[in-house]
Amino acid sequence: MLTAITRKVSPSMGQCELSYVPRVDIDIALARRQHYQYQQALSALGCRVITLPAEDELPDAVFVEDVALVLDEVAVMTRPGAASRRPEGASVAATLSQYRNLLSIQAPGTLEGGDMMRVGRTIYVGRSARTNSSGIEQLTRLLSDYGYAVHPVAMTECLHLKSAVTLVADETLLIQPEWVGRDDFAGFKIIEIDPGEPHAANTLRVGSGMIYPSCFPRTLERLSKAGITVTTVDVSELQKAEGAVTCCSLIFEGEP
Ligand code: CIR
Repeated sequence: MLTAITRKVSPSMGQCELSYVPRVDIDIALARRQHYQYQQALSALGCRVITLPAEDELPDAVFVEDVALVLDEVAVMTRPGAASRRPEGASVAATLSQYRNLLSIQAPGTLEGGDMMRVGRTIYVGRSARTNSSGIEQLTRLLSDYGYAVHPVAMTECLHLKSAVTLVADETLLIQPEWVGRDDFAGFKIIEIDPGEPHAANTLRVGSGMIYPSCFPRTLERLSKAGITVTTVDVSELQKAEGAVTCCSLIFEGEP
């Protein structure tokens, strides 16, 4: 059975970290309703959803993806590049430790979950402002024992690797070509986002389904033409915090 760890929206989300999007007012009540709909979509796609309580003093804590990488054999607690986000890991680690042995990235390494995309036994890792060489080297060492290869990827002008590319079918990627190149992904079928929807590359695969923001109709049409069906959710308020659909959950096989 799939488990999804999520966390409620913080009342302080308006003070979130922002890198590439301008700060605008966030309607926290609406953000909470949208987050609930997102959790409902996870349930409908077969997840047992765990909801951690909001962290009132940690504006970005709803974005649980960034503090861990969960694999079948083990989980790695990251060390976020944004110092304000480092305290978010403790409560997620407490829950995750019921499911997996935990490894961790140590200073001076930084690594965020949004920068890691797993495809089979390969972990693609974005060299972003949040993930540094030491973080990537440590991840490579930790995961080589488990038979995973780590493949660093150059990227630009966006927060995380998965802002620019996500897996939409076993061998198909959805890509924002202005933020990441194709060279690292030889052998994949590539779908490009619609150029008028720059933030449209972040999709969340859940079992045989997929969760996708409702605000990218033209890219959605490209996915549909490729035979990919999605459950759409309105995540406008989470997007104002530079979040998207992958970042609000940690999804993995397993029961405690
Ligand atoms: C941050 O800048 O860290 C948050 N405001 C947004 C994090 C989004 N995380 C993700 O896409 N994995």
